[in-house]
Amino acid sequence: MPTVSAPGRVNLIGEHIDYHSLPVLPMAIGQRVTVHFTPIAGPRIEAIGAGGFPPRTFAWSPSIAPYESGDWGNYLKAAAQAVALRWGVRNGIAAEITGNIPPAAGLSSSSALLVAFTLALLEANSIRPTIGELMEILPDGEQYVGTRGGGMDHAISLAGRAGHALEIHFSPFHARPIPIPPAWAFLIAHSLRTAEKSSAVREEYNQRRFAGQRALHQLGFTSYRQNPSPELAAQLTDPLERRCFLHVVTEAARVRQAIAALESQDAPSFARVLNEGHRSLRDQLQVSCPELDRLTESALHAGALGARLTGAGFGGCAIIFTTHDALPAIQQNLIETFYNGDPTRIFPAVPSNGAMAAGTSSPS
Ligand code: NG1
Repeated sequence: MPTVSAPGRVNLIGEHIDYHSLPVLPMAIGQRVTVHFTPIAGPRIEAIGAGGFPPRTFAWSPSIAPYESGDWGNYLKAAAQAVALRWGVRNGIAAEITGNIPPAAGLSSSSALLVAFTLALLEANSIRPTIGELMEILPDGEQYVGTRGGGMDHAISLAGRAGHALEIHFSPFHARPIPIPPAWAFLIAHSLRTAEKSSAVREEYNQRRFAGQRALHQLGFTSYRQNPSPELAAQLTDPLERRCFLHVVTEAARVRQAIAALESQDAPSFARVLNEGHRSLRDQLQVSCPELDRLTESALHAGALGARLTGAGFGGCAIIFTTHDALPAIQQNLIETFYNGDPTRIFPAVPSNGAMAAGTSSPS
């Protein structure tokens, strides 16, 4: 049976700025969504999900009405809708979906599902687009589900490279792999608070995006790529707009600093940037929560070099920066002090290939 798979991701730095078309620095992780499929002769889509997700079947038409908000089948419909807008309605698939990305953890399990299902639909119809072409349809596909997000998750899920982080630029899409220094290591740790994409959280997320956009326009800029200075924040009277603006412009600078630190293998500088990133997400953008703050503090206390929330926030996971030598002791310390002995919520982040990285794009 043909198979495609797409990984989740962890973002090293560059949070809540992809939707302002600013560069970000994520890596793909070893955990993936896999779609096993057989083509169907006709515009019909059938999917069985592993892990208790109920089966979903629908007709593939140019304009597909969504399921109820929160239904996992909406990601299948988002894929079908995105493909239809660009390539028209084609033959559907009967699919079985498996995966091991922790859901609602800020690790992009839903974007990996969207990416993998889109690739399965395309492969079933012998359509083989470039990553650039896919990047023109996938972020919009996500908006079918209600998030006005950016393109980071799809880009890294498609283009990730084993052993590397990716410096990703948008509009136009461009990705530059940067090797992770051999001694550096990362842990992904769950805050124990679910980052459900409920409508309330979606609204919070979208609110940050629009406040950042309004701030930019009030200051007379059309794009954050014009590099407005952080000092201009003083001219903004609305507190939310001021804080969002400050986060965006300082986070853009942190991405540049992190890339320089990564390339010169300067672990202390890289760690400092990560820690500053967390403080900005906590104090300026205000997308952290007490659980994530306590987790990042516990990680530093346990000897980590750096720790920050990763992904959209409001719960979910933190990324912890350490060395391979120190990793086992930090992991064990957190299992005991933060997880009450439960070893399942913290694991190493292994930089992995994306769905279309060389050698992984064709169905097996
Ligand atoms: P997660 O953590 O998957 O909800 C979201 C957005 C990203 C990005 C991050 C914050 C989607 C699909 N994902 O990620 O584009 O904006 O938040 O950096 O909207």
